[in-house]
Amino acid sequence: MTTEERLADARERYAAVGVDVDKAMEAAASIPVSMHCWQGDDVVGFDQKGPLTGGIQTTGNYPYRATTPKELFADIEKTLSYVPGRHHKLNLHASYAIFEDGEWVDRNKLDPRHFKKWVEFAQKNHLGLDFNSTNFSHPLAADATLSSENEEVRKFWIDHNIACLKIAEYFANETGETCLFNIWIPDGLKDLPADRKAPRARLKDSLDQILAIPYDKSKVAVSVESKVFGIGMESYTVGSHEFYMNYAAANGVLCLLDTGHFHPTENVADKLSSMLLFNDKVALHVSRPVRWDSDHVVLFNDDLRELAEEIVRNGADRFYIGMDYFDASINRISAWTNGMRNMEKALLYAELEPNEEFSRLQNERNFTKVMSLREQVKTLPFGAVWDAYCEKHGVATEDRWFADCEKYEQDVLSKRG
Ligand code: RNT
Ligand code: ZN
Repeated sequence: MTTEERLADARERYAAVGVDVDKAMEAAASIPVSMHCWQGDDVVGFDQKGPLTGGIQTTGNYPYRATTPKELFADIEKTLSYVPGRHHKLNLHASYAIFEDGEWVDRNKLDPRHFKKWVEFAQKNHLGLDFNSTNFSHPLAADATLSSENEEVRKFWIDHNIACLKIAEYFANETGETCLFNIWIPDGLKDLPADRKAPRARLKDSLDQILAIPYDKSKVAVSVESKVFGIGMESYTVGSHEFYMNYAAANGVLCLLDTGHFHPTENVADKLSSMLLFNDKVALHVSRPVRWDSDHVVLFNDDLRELAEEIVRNGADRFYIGMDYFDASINRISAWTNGMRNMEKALLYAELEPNEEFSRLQNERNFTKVMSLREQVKTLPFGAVWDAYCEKHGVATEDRWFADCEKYEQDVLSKRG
């Protein structure tokens, strides 16, 4: 059977439960997903040679990591060639500044010109841009950053974030699209704190100083990312969820929920509707925690499907969806691709559910039928729609992309020094 014949059959079967397959494909395609640049090089960046620090870790020794802008550009283009959807964004970190002609500046002195190459790359590939300050992997981040008791250190990181906010505005101007500027800091303590309040008060003051600079709020959306703990900082995280949720609400910025940053039995999908009743939008880092915030490649699993259901049911235009995973133990292009395609799959899957019927039945308290219908939907020919969706967007179907990815490893990656 051709993809078109399989799709025709799927159309009928989905129509039987009241779902319009073409509408669903159209709706899924219109949801932008921001692809993180840091899966391609194990979160190393171009502005320093030191290790990844800050309570996060990339594990694995798979060869062929991208080590230059040229290699990373090539790998991003290859990955995006496997990702369906109409329009996507690229999520950058400040540590990916591209210095030319022997220039180097520290992070408090970063300037839009250090990201000109990225803007050109984004324009060439029709991508929007999002941005993150890099408050880790730096000698001055050894103890603490925006919550530091050392005023010189704290000033350095305030200046870094101000510099980044200006770069985010530059991205928005150049791409003509809103730029999400996200702030995450690793600050915390390994063992029981004597004073939980003072570091948080300093973080609050630092954020106030950063956000006091004039910037165009219609072009840059600022978000703050909380976390439950980091490696070596198991007892106390300055930027906890309560801290940022309150900070965001009081200051008109967005909360960013990373799906790996909560206790393992918490359901991040459940949090979204509550957040949206009090905020315009919610920002997301989609990740896959395995026992801890391990940033495994995002799979098409129950957690992801539930997250996508909440996104679709609450209105996808109220979310900034960004990906955040990094696996160095497998081919990085395949890691990147699987995570991105799975996000797309989950969104399409959620659009293909009889969501209105589900809520109607819930309102009638007809839980017998909700359960049965939900289970019935699981056996509908989703794969046929997914393949058609991929073909429609000119990307390889599920059975094809991996062979091409292997070929890229052979032809391009394995030639890297
Ligand atoms: C760390 C946060 C943060 C980083 C990236 C690299 O726990 O999730 O978002 O993963 O910014
Ligand atoms: Zn994150």
